[in-house]
Amino acid sequence: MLPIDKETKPVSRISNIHARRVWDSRGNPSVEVEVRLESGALGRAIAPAGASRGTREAIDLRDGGSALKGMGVGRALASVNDVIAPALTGLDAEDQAVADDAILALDTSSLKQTLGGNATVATSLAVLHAAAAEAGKPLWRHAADHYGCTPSLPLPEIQIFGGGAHAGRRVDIQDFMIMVPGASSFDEVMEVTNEVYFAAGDIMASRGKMAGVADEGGWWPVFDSNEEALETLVAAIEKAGETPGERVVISLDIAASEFGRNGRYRLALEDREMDSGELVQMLGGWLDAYPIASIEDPVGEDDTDGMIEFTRRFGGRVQIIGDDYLVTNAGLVSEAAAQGACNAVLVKVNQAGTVSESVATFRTAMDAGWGAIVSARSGETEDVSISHLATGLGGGQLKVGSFTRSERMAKWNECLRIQDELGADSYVAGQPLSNTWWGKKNRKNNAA
Ligand code: 2PG
Ligand code: MG
Repeated sequence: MLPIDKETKPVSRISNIHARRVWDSRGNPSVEVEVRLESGALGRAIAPAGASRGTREAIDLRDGGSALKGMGVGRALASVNDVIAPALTGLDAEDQAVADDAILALDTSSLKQTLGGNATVATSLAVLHAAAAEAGKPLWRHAADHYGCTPSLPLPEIQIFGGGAHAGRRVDIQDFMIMVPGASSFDEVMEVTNEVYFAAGDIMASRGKMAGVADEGGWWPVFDSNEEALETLVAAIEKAGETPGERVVISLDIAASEFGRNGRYRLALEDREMDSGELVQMLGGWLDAYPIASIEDPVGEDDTDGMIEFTRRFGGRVQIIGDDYLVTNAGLVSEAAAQGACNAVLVKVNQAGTVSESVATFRTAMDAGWGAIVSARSGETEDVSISHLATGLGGGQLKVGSFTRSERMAKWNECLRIQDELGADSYVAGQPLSNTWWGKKNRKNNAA
């Protein structure tokens, strides 16, 4: 065989980039980008949008003004079509880092506010899709090969009740979720989730507390206290025929930045105010009382002392995820790992703004022995890129919201398609929770 050199290697040069306005799951405008290569291969991706956003994440460029609630994306489309497209045309789409560096060189602002994180993320993801199409591989396989990873289907985190900024702040806590680390296949996780989700709905209906679904498809929580949601979730797990803490565990996203800053927190539902130490104490009480194996943003993004204290006290038994706290930033992950704050990171591609920065964050976390959870946003679309990324990078977890609404189900269903290609035995199962009380308990059981 001839050696492959620059001349003979097929160069998948970008020939055209086009952005169009599409609409997300909240009915707001979003940015879709198509990247076409000289070979004719096409990549397409859509930017998602958060509601509970970290202050240090990439900023979406919106038009402002009165039309479309100020959410128009005309300026972001112009960023792609007029600024990014000319700079990327002619580059090799197979070199994701070069394409992303070219995007970064066009925007030297601190939070990508010049081009808009919505413009950069849709373009960056579309380049990855185009390279996968050119290689004739599904995106998960291309990502695995490109980044030298062993692909595996991620452990899902699935919302049962929505809250906080996703449910009119009806309860203060944002996500009440389940994980099914004891399931031996992705399929089995879906089945158990169906049972728990509808059991929760039945309980709410029978107590006269049914009020529809929240932004990510979870039940809208009509509860009198935050803890009532936890009690109801335990009841739903039991009604589904499960023993809480065995096959199924609870995961919470406190999203504490939404109700606290400067070390003061206010739980509006319970009309309670507390300092950081009292919040840590209250959450510690929940960890004692309920089978919670994972907790996200337990304190605010500005509360470093609180996060270090929380991790010191509970990091040996639960997964502690930084979302608003770490904003998919590899540098912040390294810093937090050195400080002993958090032991896992949420990876949202649009928080970073490019694929390369997101992958760097994922890898930094894994190298530190942390967990890494690839995550959707509360504003989503039919785009299923994150199902592929989570699988391709391997060893991770996936959070896409609840178990209804097609912008969520599309991502779970895509994992099932990937399962058919990759094989059911490539499922990571409960491995990411091996350092939690759940993992330790099951290690003991297995050893016995
Ligand atoms: C989060 C996400 C998803 P948002 O906080 O983890 O639940 O919410 O996209 O609104 O930031
Ligand atoms: Mg969060």
